[in-house]
Amino acid sequence: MLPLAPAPLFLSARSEHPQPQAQIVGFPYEATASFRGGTAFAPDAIRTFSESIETYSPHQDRDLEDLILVDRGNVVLDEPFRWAAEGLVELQAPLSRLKAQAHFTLFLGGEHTSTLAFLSPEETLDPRFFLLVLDAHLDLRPAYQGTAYSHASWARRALEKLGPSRLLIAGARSGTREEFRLAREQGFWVPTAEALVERLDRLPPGTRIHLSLDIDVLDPAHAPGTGNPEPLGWSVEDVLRVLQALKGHRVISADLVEYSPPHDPSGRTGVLAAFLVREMLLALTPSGSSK
Ligand SMILES: [Mn+2]
Repeated sequence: MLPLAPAPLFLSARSEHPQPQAQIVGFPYEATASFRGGTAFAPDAIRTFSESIETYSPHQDRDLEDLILVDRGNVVLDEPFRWAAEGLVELQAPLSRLKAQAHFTLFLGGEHTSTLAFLSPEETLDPRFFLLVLDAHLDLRPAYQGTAYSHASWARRALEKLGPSRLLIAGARSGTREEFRLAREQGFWVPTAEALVERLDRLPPGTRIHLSLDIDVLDPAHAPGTGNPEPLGWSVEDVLRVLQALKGHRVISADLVEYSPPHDPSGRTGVLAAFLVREMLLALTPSGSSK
């Protein structure tokens, strides 16, 4: 059984319910930050900042109060700062069983390597499964700083499992020449939100999506509180446009990663992260779903 530690509840969430429509799971995993860290503090900080926003979204005319939303607390990770990254693979099966307990699961990271734990073996074998990544960085290095499971190489591991036809990396504007050559040759790099929305229109019906949202896809003007901010990023409206386009698809789970509270002295990135959690929950939880 997956050990979970209680945490302050996200806005309007309850701690338990037998049949939730949506659930939040904190994943305070941080092991390979290369420049500056702090992502392990993100899940609880996002919950705290959720106090500053409303449950109602005028952008979607939907309200969190209308959802049965459970906040499961945080996955307990031994020694979170030195934890063996290969152990992420061992968490795939118990996290997959946890995902089955709601129609939509939103994970709060943690560094981006966390996403590897959110992709179950069954999903990666399912030809209908699709990974959509919004990220400033391609993260396609074969390995980085001595590990194959790094925040700079996790997407390479995902590409090896899924192949280029079941992966899109949107918003990337940083990486090595080799990483961009690979992404261009194999066709899974999409620079803009507009181009991404067009690609989403062409996904086959029945596709089951995991959305991985690295907060650094946003411009540092909007989201400076992250480990590796990268100029020329997306606007908040770009992300909302993508969420709107995803409403026509089945998104089974999502994550929000790379928020770093220690590098967010004004709290602006934390408020944005809480806002994005609300918008993701409201856009991606199947309407009318009940279990
Ligand atoms: Mn990134």
